[in-house]
Amino acid sequence: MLLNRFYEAKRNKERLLAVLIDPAAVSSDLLQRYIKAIKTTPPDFIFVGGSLVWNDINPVIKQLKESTDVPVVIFPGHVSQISNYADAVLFISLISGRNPEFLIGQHVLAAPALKNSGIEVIPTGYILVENGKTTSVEYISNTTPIPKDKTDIIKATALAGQYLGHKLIYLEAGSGAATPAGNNTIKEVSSYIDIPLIVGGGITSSEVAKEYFDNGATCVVIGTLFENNPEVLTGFIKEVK
Ligand code: 1GP
Repeated sequence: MLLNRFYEAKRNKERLLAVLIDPAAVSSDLLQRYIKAIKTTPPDFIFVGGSLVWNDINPVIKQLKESTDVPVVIFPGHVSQISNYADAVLFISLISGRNPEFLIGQHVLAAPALKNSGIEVIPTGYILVENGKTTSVEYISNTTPIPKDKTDIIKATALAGQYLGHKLIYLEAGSGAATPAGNNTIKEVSSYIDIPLIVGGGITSSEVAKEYFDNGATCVVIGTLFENNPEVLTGFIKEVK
């Protein structure tokens, strides 16, 4: 089970890196560049998904599975983003928001298809934190992110997520965030909960990722940086791990 990988890593203070690929933004040329970089220096996971995915995600996932050994995990923005070719799905509930559609609505629609697919389903509490600009996930999900300086609310939300039975907490500043999640927030949240913490959004350097790990993140997710230039993946992993 892939979920065990997160728990093992948390126990052993290992640093997991996920490369996020947005199927709506990846041309076949870019996908080939990703695959080459991933084969040279494999990350721990490939996450696939996005806020505005209008195309079929199956071909991208199929190609990633055929070309690499890295586990592919769906990071869905919508019920349409389900694929039998993936290894697992983060079954995300947007617990920082108060939009029932993203707390339970999409999940009801997705559940039967996931049961049929047989892929691993990983219950994940997703917390969107304000970052200085409106991100796609904020706009599309029609939810209000938690203010960045309200660490007490962020911590309480993460713990509530754990108590509700989520197996992972995902702290999200949003793709292309102007200011990524703060180190202090990561430290406070990771020491407040018992389950592994994933952090993503706006990370543009290995230094930031290293600080996140030092402050208790178990997994860091990078999208835009590698989307702009997949070739920097190798150097990034070497610097971080
Ligand atoms: C994953 O949304 C992030 O949590 C990805 O953010 O595109 O800014 O790396 P970036």
